Amino acid sequence: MKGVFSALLCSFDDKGNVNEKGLREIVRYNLDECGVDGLYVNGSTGENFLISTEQKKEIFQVVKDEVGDEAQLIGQIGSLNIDESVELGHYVKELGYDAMSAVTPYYYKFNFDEVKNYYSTLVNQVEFPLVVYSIPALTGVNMSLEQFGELFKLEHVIGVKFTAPDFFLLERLRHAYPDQLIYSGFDEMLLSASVLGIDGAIGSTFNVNGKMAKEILTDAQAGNINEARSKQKQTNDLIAEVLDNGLYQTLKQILKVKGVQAGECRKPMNALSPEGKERAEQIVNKYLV
Ligand code: SI3
Repeated sequence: MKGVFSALLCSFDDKGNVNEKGLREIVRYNLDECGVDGLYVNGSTGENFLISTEQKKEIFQVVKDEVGDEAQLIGQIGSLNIDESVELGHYVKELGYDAMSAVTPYYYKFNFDEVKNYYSTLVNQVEFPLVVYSIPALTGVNMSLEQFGELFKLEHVIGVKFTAPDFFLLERLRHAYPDQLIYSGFDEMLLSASVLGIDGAIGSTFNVNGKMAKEILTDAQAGNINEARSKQKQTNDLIAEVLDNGLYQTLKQILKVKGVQAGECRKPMNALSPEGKERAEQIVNKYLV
C-alpha cells in the first residue's frame, strides 16, 4: 500500500453518464504510461460528490474489472450519508479492493466526537482497512495531532491521506505514528512531504504526470535531493499552468490529446473554452512529450 496512487479521473459523456470505455482507457493510461502503483477511486478528482450511488458502484466495478491484480486499489466511499458510506464500503470490500477511504464528514460543523463516531461506525460495520481522507481546505475540518491519534487507535484504520500544507503537523504525525500509512495529497508539495517520510502520495496530476511523481518520491527517499528538486520544479511549472486553466478539465483535455477518451466533467463544472483546449495542447507540448 505504498507508493504513488493516481486520484483517478472519470470519463463522463455530455449527459453526465459514466463512459465505460473512456474510464477503462483512463485506467490503462495510468497503469501503462504513468506506471503508478495504485489508484484512488471516486475521490475529489473522480467528481465523487457530483454523482449518484449507482454511478459510484459502476465506477468501482469497472475499475476493478480493468485493473484486476495489476495495481493496488483504494475506494473512496466517504459521504455525508453514512448509510451510503457503509453500503459502498461493503461494495468495495466484496469487489476485492485493497482498502477503503473516507473523507471527513463536512458541510455541517461536526464536532470531533461526531467525526470519530462516523469513522468507528464505518470500520465496525464494514471491517475493512480504512484510510482517513483529510482535506481541510475543502471540508473545513481541521484535526489536531491528538485527534488523528484517536482515529488511528480505531481497529482497521491504517492511515491518512493528508491533503494540507501544514508541514509541522505532518512531521509530528510521522514521528508520533510510525506504523500508520501517510499519503501526501498535494502534488506540488510532494518533495517536501517525501523528505518528512511519507509512505506514498495520492494526487490528481499523476493521471498525466505519474512517472515524474514516482521519480520525485524515489529520489527523495534515496536522498537525491537536488535531482528531486529539479523534478519538482518542472512538475510545479506544469501544475501551475493546469490550475490556471481549470484543474480537472485540463487534465482530461491533456488525456484527450494523448488519445484517451477522457470525456467531460459533470455539471456544474464548465467545459473548457476553445482557448482552454488550445492551452492544454500547449501544456502537453511543453511538459509532456
Ligand atoms: O481525492 C482526490 O481526488 C485527491 O486525491 C485530490 C488530490 O488531493 C488533489 N486535490 C484536489 C482538490 O483535487 C491534488 O492532487 C491537487 O489536485 C493537486 O495537488 C493540484 O493542486
